[in-house]
Amino acid sequence: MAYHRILTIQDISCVGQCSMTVALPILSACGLETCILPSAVLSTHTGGFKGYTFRDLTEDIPAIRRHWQQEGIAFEAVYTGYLGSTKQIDYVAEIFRTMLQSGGKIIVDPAMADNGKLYVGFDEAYVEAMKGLCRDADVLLPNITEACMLTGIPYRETCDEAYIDSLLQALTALGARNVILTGVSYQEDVTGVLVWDGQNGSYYRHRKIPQLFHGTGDIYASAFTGAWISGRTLYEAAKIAADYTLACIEKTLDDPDHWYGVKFEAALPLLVGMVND
Ligand code: PXL
Repeated sequence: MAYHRILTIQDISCVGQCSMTVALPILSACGLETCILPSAVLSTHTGGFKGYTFRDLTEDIPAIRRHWQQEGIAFEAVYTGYLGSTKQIDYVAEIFRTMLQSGGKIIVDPAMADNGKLYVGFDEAYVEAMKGLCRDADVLLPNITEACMLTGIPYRETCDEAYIDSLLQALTALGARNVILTGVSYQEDVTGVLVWDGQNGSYYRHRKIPQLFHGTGDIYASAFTGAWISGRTLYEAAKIAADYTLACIEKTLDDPDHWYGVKFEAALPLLVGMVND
């Protein structure tokens, strides 16, 4: 059996089912050894809790990277999500340059915005710096809001094929080799992901649940990374991640008190089955 070791860089939200606390179990379920670099530690995620703590770990990163280098450690892939500061983005770029095995892959989820708005705590300088990481990305996984912010194209609630095509072309112009654009919906009860290799796009559509859930972008990016690094094609991995994310949402719909995330654990057996199928 092929064995893969990757690094993921994102925050630890101690409570809230997002970022590292979903990435690690999902990547493990896909069979990947997953090393972590926490970008920040928060008591909860920032999407609905009040008074959360935030410890930025930016200045720990250079020494951690140097130690790994001294130990001769290198990764087959680096997958980034929510980062702790604008300055940290430079350190992450340095990790891309120095910590990847030859032929190693870079997966960037520019986790910073949704529904037309930046998450609390991010600003224009962060968006600018994130454009630099897009240049390095073998796969970039934005939602439509993030794609708009990265490209300067105005956000629209409804989209058509010409609009999606303009976003994809502009993301390619930033330097991303492949783009998986999430939340692409042309009809009321259908949504999907657009898998774009820089020239050609394939659309995978599925049922749309008319309710927003926290952490689903992180779940999607983690399942995509797990399936892709395990050897699935870009399209297969994008489809597996979409089916898994939808299943996680379905497991949560009957519990209105569970507003802060989705019950991704209950759908892990489905993910394991799809990745090993
Ligand atoms: O799910 C993205 C995410 C990750 N990490 C933190 C967040 C959010 C979204 O709000 O607040 C800390």
